[in-house]
Amino acid sequence: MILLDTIVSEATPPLKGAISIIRMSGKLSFDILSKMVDKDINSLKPRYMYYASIYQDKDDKSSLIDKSMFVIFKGKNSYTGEDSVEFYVHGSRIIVSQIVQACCKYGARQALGGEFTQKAFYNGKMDLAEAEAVNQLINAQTLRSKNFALKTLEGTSSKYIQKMKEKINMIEAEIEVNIDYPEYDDEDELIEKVSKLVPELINQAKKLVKDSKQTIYLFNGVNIAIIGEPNVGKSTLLNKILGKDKAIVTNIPGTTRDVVEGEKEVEGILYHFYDTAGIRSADDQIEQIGIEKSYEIAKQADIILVLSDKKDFQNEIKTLGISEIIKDKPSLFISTKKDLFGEDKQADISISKDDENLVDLFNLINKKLDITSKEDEGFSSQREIDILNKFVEELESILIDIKLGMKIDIVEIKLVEASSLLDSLLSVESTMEDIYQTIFKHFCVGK
Ligand SMILES: Nc1nc2c(ncn2[C@@H]2O[C@H](COP(=O)(O)OP(=O)(O)OP(=O)(O)O)[C@@H](O)[C@H]2O)c(=O)[nH]1
Ligand SMILES: [Mg+2]
Repeated sequence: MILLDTIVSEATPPLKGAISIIRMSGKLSFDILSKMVDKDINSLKPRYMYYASIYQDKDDKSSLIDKSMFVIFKGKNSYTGEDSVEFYVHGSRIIVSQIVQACCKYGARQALGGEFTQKAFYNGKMDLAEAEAVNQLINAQTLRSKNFALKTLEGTSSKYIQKMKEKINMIEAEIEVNIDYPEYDDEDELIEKVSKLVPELINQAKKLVKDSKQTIYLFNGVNIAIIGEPNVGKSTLLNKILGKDKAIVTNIPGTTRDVVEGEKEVEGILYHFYDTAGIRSADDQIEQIGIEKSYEIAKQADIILVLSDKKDFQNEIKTLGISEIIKDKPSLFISTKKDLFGEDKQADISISKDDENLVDLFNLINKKLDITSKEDEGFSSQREIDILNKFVEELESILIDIKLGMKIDIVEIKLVEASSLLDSLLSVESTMEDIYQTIFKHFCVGK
């Protein structure tokens, strides 16, 4: 992956359609275009739609590919920050591949997923948070997640981080002066300032982590495993949530043998439910495989709903053999068949198949996972959360150093490190390959 290369790829999905868009970016773009259309490229206006015959080789009129539109973008005024061309052709697979082939023949190469946005990042058109938001915007599945991605694209989270960074920089500058001019010895005063600022930053970063965890759910959805013994009403609950008979329900224990999935959107969050085979010691080989899957699903879920109609969840956890799984994972105890057996005060909630609605259940899930309906903020990838957590750790160690009476120059070193962590939320000093692996490879080709 070489950033100076001229790259080309289809930007629309690889399907037959009315129009397909092909995007090319890099310093050879206009040169390549000049070999494919019979126009004086230097006289073309940027961001202006032209109609033209597009050839594999404009000097060979029998090599006509399509009669269609194209636009040129110059340098900084393009998505990538470098000369670019977009072709709007008839949406035939053959036309698209001929255009891409012709561009490659004259010096471009096929773009990798996310490479256009990567160019935009390296050419200073956007920071990393914004680049990630582009991908999230494309992948958004609910209106709420789309709106959040748009907000990030405007740089809301980046501005927040920049403000935190400015505060650190200001205090760093004061410490520098103190180190350079020891005659103005105000070390105690500086330590006091740092002791005041650091907890403030820790709180801000922790809040950002909490908000960011919520936004991860906003983009990835929430994975919910429905677990329990046979016949407790797992499939009945799934069907009720989905409002349709997705899973088979009978009074025969062991009805569900495979995992049955269903999706429900509530207030802009997608909840993915996984109804599983009832857990018991089964002789039937197919049922056994199903039960193994139930454990796998429970391990992978964000939250586990443990269903039981026995009013003894402590015992139920043992019977199901899930104590290890639920030790470090959010879970809710749901007592079923309330109409037959009444409320269970030990459970988080008691339900019955005739309940009017499941608002209370969704509220409980949200509470357990810290999901709120307030305005979405923060970042939206695990990479960013990990960096913020490291930032908090670094700052907490500064507070310990101060308690131990460390000198201000030691504290400063750690402040610089903390500040560079904030940098890595917006831009990265690591290798191009690292960045590609962590961020851009998740993009689709053409973006
Ligand atoms: N009265 C009453 N019956 C219920 C309730 N929920 C489920 N049932 C009945 O209990 C039986 C089992 O329900 P399922 O939803 O199939 O139970 P399951 O947990 O999916 O069972 P397996 O797939 O065998 O693990 C069915 O006959 C349901 O109609 C309830 O709230 N009240
Ligand atoms: Mg079932």
